This record gives sequence, C-alpha cells and structure tokens, in this order.
Amino acid sequence: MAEHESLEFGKADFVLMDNVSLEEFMANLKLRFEKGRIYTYIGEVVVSVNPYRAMNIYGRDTIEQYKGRELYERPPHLFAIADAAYKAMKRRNKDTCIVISGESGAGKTEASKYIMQYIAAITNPGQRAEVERVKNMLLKSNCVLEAFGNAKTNRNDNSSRFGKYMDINFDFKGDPIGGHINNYLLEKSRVIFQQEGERSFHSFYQVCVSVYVSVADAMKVIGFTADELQTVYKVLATILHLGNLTFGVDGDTTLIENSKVVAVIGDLLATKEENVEKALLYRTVATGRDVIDKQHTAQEASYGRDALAKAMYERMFCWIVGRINDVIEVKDYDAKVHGKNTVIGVLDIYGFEIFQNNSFEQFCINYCNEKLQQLFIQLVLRQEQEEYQREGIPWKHIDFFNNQIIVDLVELQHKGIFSVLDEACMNVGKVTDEVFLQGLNSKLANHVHYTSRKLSPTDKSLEFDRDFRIRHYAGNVVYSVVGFIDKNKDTLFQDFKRLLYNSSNPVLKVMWPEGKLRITEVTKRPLTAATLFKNSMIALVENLACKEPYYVRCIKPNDVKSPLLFEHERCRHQVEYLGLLENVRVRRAGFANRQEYPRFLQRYKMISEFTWPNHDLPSEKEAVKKLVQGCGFEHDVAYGKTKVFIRTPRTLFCLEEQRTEMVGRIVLFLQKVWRGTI
Ligand code: AD9
Ligand code: MG
Repeated sequence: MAEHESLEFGKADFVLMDNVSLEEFMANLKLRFEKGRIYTYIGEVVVSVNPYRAMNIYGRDTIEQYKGRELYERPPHLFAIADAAYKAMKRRNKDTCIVISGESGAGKTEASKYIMQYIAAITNPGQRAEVERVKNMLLKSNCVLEAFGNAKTNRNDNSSRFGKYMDINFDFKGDPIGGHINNYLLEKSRVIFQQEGERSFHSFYQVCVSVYVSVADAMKVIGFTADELQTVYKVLATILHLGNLTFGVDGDTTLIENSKVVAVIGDLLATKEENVEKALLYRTVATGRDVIDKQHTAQEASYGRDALAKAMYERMFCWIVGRINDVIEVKDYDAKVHGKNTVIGVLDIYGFEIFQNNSFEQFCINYCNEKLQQLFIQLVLRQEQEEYQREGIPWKHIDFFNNQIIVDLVELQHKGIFSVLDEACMNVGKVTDEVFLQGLNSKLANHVHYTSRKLSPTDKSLEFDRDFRIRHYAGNVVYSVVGFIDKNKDTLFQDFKRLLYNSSNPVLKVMWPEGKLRITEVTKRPLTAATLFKNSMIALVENLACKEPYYVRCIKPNDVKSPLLFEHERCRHQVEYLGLLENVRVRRAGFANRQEYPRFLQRYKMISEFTWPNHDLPSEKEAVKKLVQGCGFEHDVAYGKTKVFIRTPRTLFCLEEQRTEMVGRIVLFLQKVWRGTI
C-alpha cells in the first residue's frame, strides 16, 4: 500500500476503505479520477480509469521510480504490476500473464502498450544487440497490427477488432529473447459493412494518406520485403475494387455490369482477367464423377464477392501476424531447448460490447468476455476461498455472481447456443437464420439467461421477431439472428481459393495453400467459425490458467471521451459487473501471501536462533510458529494445515529485509573463516 501518498488523493488501495460499500468505492474512484490519480489497487489488481487525456506518468523518470520496487512502495501504476510480473518471472521462475479487461474504449490497448514499453525499458542493461532487436520488433509490431486490426467504432476511435495475446520469452538473465502473438477472430465483416458513424480498418485509409508511411516503415523494419509490401497494397486495392463490382442478369445469364473492374482486379492479383470473371460467376461442383461449372445467380455472385473480400483481408491479417511471429520467435536453439525460458503473456482482447445492432461478432466477443470473467472468478475469488477452506483457516463466505451458467449457455456440447448454431448449419435443405432461432427457442425456453421475442412477446426491448436476448454478466444484450448462419458457415467458394493459389504472385499464393486441392479432393467440411472460436477461447483460458495472473481492470468513465466527466451510473455499472467490490471483500478477508512450511523455513530460517542452522521442534509448522513469534509478527499470520498465511505485504517485506541482512552477515563471516581471520 502506497502509504506515503496523501489521503487528499483518496485511498490508493480499495482494501483500505473504512467500510466496504459501493458508495465508498465509487466516492474513492471518483475522487481519484478527479485528482488525476487514474490507478488504484485492490491488492495486486490494478483498477484503471481512462483519463482521455495525455498523462505525464509514463516517462523515463517514472519508469526509474518503479524499477525493482515492491508494489506498495510507490503509488499505484501499471508499471508496478508489470514489475511484479517481471520479478515473479525472474526471481521465482514463474510464467506469468497480465490480463487486461474492460469494455470497449476503457483503455486496454493503451495499457498493454505501456506495459510492454516498461518491460522493454527495464531489460537488457548489457545492451545485447539481439535483445535490442527483439525489443524493437515487439514494439514495432503493435503499430502494424493496429493499422490492420483496429478501426473507428462508435465506442472507440481506435477499437481493436481482433483479440491479441502476446507471449514475451525471457532468458536466464531476464532479457527478452523472443515472443509470439496469437490473434483471435478478426471482425472481417467490417470490410464490407460498417454501422453508421463507423469506419473500415485503419489500413484502408492509411493507404491513401502519408500516415501510412510510418506503418510501412515499421513493416520494413520488421522485415517485410518490398514485394510483400506491394502485395499488401494490392490486396487492399483488390478489396476496394471488389466493393465496386455489381452483377446483373440478361435472360438466363448472370453478368458483371462493370467489367472494366475485373481487368483491374486481374492485374492486381497477377492472374488472367477471364479467370477472375469465371470465379466470380461460376462455381465448380463435382457430381459423382463429373465436374461441372454451375452458374451463380446474381445474388449468389454478390455473396461470393463479399465472402472473397472478407476472406482476403482475414488471410492477409493472419499472414502478417505469421510473418511477425517468424521474426520474433526465439532464435537461439540453446535458449529454446535447454535454457531457462520463462514467459510473460499480455492479453489485450476486445471488450464487452453492446451496439445498436448486435450480431454474430458481438456474440463471440461477449462470450470471450464471459470466459475471461470466469477465469477471474476462478483464480481470484473462488480459488482463494477454497484454499482457505482446505487449509482450515477460518473464513466467512463471500457471495459473488458466478457466471459459469452463461458460459455453459453458450458453449455446452449439444445444448449450448454454439451447438444449436452448428446443428442448424449442418441441416440439408434450406438453412435459415429463423431455423436457428427456432432451435434456440425449443432448447433454451427455460434458461434464465435466455429469452426471445417468441418467449417474451410483451418485452419491449425485443423489437423484432429475429431478436433473442442474453443476460450477460455485464448486462442484457439483444442479438439479431440475421447473418448468424452465414457467418458461422463462413463459406468461401473453392474456386476463389484456386484462383488465388494460382496467382503468379508468390506472396499471394502462400496465403492460400488449400487452393492447390482439386475439386474432387475437397471432401472435408471445414470447422465452423463458432467452433473454431470456441476452441481457441478454451485453449486461451487453459494457457492463462497455468500462469501466475496479474489483472488490470479498465473502466470507461463516460461515453463522450471527456477527460472531465465521471458518469456515476456508467462507472457504477462497470464496478458491479467486474465484481470489484467482491474482489475487495475477498482481499480484505484474505492474506497477501502464503507459503508451504518447508519452503518458508528454507528461506527464512537464518533470521531466528531457534531455526538456524537447524531446529529441534517436532514439526516444520512448529518451527515456523517459533520463528514468527520471535520476529513479533504473530498478529499478522495464520497457520493452515500445510501453509503459513501472511496477511499484509509489509510483513513479508520485513522478513525479506531481515533475511537479506542475515545472508550478508553470514557471507561476511564465512569469508573471514576462509581467510583464516577467525
Ligand atoms: V477496444 O475494446 O479495443 O474497443 P480499449 O482497447 O479498451 O477498447 P483503448 O486502449 O483503445 O481502449 O483506449 C481508447 C482511447 O482512450 C485511446 O485511444 C486514448 O485516446 C484513450 N486512453 C486510454 N488509456 C489512456 C491513457 N492511459 N492515457 C491517455 C488514454 N489516454
Ligand atoms: Mg483495444
């Protein structure tokens, strides 16, 4: 706890509140925001409120203040959390992760960048060239990924439209030697459609203005070749031209109305104009042994054109991530295979979203937030309580809403919404969004978190027959089923894949490896978008769960991007659904640190005459008790079955200080013995 910080700025740690009440929590949050203190702790969790203005708290001098310090020695800051994760990694050999959550526009991406900058700034004192290279690449990759994966939405001018998890690998010296980026579900539908007031991905606009120069520079530094950059421009241009293509009919024939565009696209894709035309108008189908060209209707052709535009963008995005990964992956074979190689993971993923019109993408994004909330509950709230119970430490149960029921509603096999959706997509015959909705209504009629217009006809928030509503942990969201089936099937006619694979541009070809299959070889039904997303989320959560987690909980103070406005209701809602008050309660009732008796003894035995060099007490637990008594920390400690629990970090700090002093004395003593001066 940053005790030196004046109370004029409110309490630096919510754990220090006089009464744990929502009113007091909100008053403290507001006071701190108004005084320009945007960070506050709940123990080791950082609560951050978006300041919507440049803050002079990220410079070199601030970095120096936090470097190597303990959390409670300095005012709350992202840097302190980054340092804690770094220390855990370096001193205790732990893989750690920093999970940044909060709704759209709350400040997650900015926070993730400050954390990376901090880690880059405090590492590599020896200025090793390879480490400097890796750091430079990691930082440069942000700007490239934002250009291609972010867009202006009504919630945020620079909204991440993809999820990002970045591992940073460290060697035994604690220097970054590589990294890896996982990207999750890019909102590719934005390429063909944007809601009013929104834009497509930044990259499309940056092509037209000089701002792009900096992104192109970053790409060059990362190692994209001139040909690769040219291909990126060409893909962007192709997508823009595809948007101009229109189809008409003449008798039985479907035709392209503005065929000049086709020639341009042929040029850009390094393929013949007639190949492009054929792929747009026909579909090759295998019927038994025959292969025939089936002509699209104008509607099918338009669908194919849009699917092509979306798929080209998504492929290019994944390819860019892959190229960045090639450059940042751990190169040194020894470090990879034999060396100590610890990891800090940083997760910056799209926040919870409620739009005017919510579709498949919002559904996936909100499901992802449910998963992360569940992880938070498991790691911070539930596990904590369970451990105290297991260890026989007296404990008052604290109620919190467990959102597992909503996670199940979405992902459960056979019964969950994703399963119903996949089933609807697998139907032969006419598959429509309505069929999907019927499936939901019949399977989920009694679920307390699900309803629809059919099930609640008088409910005003469900305006249309196509609507269903989920009661998420963060609030109610009405989804329109329109487009769910298409987006889930995510069909791209095989003809387009072959077209792109057969391009004479090798960079483009690489993005479409499955285009080499002949029509008769394509048999397997690809996994649906929902299944792929669900699998990737489950893997992500498993990966995070085996690391030591650090949390940043971001709050958006208002909807108008104002640095002055603290909208009480808006903030209260976020505090409630993020479970911050429960977090404070658990933390207050809890203990900052716990260690198994043998480990504790091993580390601190030199500070007590009863335990150094050996003890004659009946058990290690008894020995720890004696040691703690001797130090005068009785009041701050509880004894579990296998572990000792320490309530405040300060006690741990004192133990560490005494240990350091004793180790110094022992070393001095031994040196004298060796020199024969004793
Ligand atoms: V989304 O889920 O990707 O739509 P984020 O990532 O939570 O969202 P982001 O970090 O992009 O939000 O922050 C939104 C905007 O708030 C930024 O573009 C900045 O203008 C502003 N912001 C956020 N954090 C800070 C900060 N620490 N200092 C100054 C900030 N401005
Ligand atoms: Mg973001």
